[in-house]
Amino acid sequence: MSEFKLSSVEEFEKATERLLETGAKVGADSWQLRVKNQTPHCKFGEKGICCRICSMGPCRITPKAPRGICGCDAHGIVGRNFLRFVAGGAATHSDHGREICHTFTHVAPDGDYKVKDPEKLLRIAKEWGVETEGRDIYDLAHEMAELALMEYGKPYGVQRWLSRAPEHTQKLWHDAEIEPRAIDREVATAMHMTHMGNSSKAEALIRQSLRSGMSDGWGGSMAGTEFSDIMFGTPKPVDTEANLGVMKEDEVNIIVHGHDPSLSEMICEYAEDPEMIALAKSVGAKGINVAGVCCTSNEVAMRRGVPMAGNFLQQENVVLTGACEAIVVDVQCIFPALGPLSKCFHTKFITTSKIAQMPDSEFILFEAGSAGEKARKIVRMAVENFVNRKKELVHIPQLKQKATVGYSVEAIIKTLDGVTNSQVDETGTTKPLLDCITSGVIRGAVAMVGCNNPRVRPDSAHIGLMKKLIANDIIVILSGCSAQAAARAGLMDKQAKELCGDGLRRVCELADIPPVLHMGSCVDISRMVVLASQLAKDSGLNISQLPVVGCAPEWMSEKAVSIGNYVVATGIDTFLGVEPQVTGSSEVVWWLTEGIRDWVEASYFIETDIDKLGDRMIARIEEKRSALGI
Ligand code: MSK
Repeated sequence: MSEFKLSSVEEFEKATERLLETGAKVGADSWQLRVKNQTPHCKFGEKGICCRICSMGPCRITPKAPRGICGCDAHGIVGRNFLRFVAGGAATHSDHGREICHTFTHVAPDGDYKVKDPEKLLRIAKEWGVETEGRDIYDLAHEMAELALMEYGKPYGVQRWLSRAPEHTQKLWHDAEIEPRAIDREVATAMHMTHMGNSSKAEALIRQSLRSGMSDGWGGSMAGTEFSDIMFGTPKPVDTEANLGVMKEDEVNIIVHGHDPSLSEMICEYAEDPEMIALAKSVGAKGINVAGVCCTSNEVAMRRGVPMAGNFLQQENVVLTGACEAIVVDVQCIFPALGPLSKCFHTKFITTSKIAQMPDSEFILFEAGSAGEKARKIVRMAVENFVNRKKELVHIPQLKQKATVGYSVEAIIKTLDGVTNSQVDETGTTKPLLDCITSGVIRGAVAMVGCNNPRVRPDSAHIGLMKKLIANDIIVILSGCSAQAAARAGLMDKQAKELCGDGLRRVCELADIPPVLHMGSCVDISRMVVLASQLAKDSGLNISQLPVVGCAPEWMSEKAVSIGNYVVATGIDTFLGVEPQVTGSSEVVWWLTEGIRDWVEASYFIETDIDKLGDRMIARIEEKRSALGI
């Protein structure tokens, strides 16, 4: 009898309660307290019917005041707010991608950043029509970095990556006028359209929302993922561990948090430097332990097996252990609360990007040109801080689970194709996966993504849905904080196959995979649309016909909505467990949940009852199967 056991949400909560007791002793604030202070939330904001885009207002829509001062109605106000929300997310992901491209301009054989996956570089160069024959790989890398950066501002044409989609999908995009042009242009157009006195027609605003989202997923995020892979290695399955128990009482703990692997990769490198390890020993530590939070964690877990301490709503918990020497952040999803919180402990809160500057932090500007030097400095600061630990405040919850992560598209194809074809190389196909789906051994797939949100009991929706789906023979692919929820629960342990229906369990056994596959960080949702495209091409079906849906049950950020838009625009129905702030306009709700289906053959489904959300996804997958006669 196996001893495998999942960690429960109740166990997560118990661990958090114990940490909050430490917090109370030192006068620390917490998100749990701030949620109470902020509840109830503003109803106008929740419905999206507050307009603050000019200084005649703010205007709020009520039955007595159905129009703002300029005459805009609820549909225009909600649509404009929604588009700005999407533009914020698209800008953020895409700027992450741009930073990666800039870092890529620095690759050198003897530099801090190198080309680790030359095959992928050659593949993309050929895809873009760039001459590769006889070229020095670094010379080619620099040309590709320039070309990738040009995608952000090119005056003509649409995104190069679109040609990866099936022709049918590309035609839909063309006909719907949502092919993204230059990445920055789609964000600028969104801001222009929503300026006072421009668009107030819901249809036009939603169309541009899709286009802006597309500039993220089929533009900036895809660049971020692909060039990260070339520089840091395309992920392959690797074993790691997850949850706060990965922090070590007798070692220097450095937590990397944020999104951009350019920093965290260097921190990991220098934490392994013998000189730094010797320094750690000289201050009484047994070594240096790097662990991650949020998507930076996903990046280094997938490529190095670096343990995952937690996801978005656990970022304060790592400091509350009293055993965190430094929390080193780059960009996005970083609570400003970490500044004051770290002051209650010995923890150094180190910000490194001009994009994310915060009070009560130590700012060490991290740039590609001096990456090694800065990483060494940061690691040294953390090590030297070990002696300042207050032993009486140290408590590391003994909760952790094994996880196998690193399922890039290439790794999925190789793993599954490898079951039936021992000769598989980089050009393998998704056919074995399609065979499993067609025969009904696997009923379909769900791409589950997104954050935590205090509006949902943290991680309960992610974990509950995953358990339900795999029990129904639906394979789940994951990214972002959803992936970490799975890992912390134990669902990425290969033993979790025990929780699957008979069909999926058999596939997990044959392919030696866990039933939920970690595909990466939030920019890596671009991997998911590439996989869907490949499945469509290999099957001869349209993406929208595949028994595949997307789901973001606990989402919270602008990026998540931008992602939702490009996933839907790719032809994948997307299920949300948190309502977007659009319910003040029946027209906008209609466009998102029905109207856009005419353009892209998919739409949003919104359901805050998580059990029903699961039922609806399963029903949708079965509906698609029936339509195909499988
Ligand atoms: S980190 S955007 S909380 S997934 Fe990518 Fe997690 Fe959501 Fe941030």
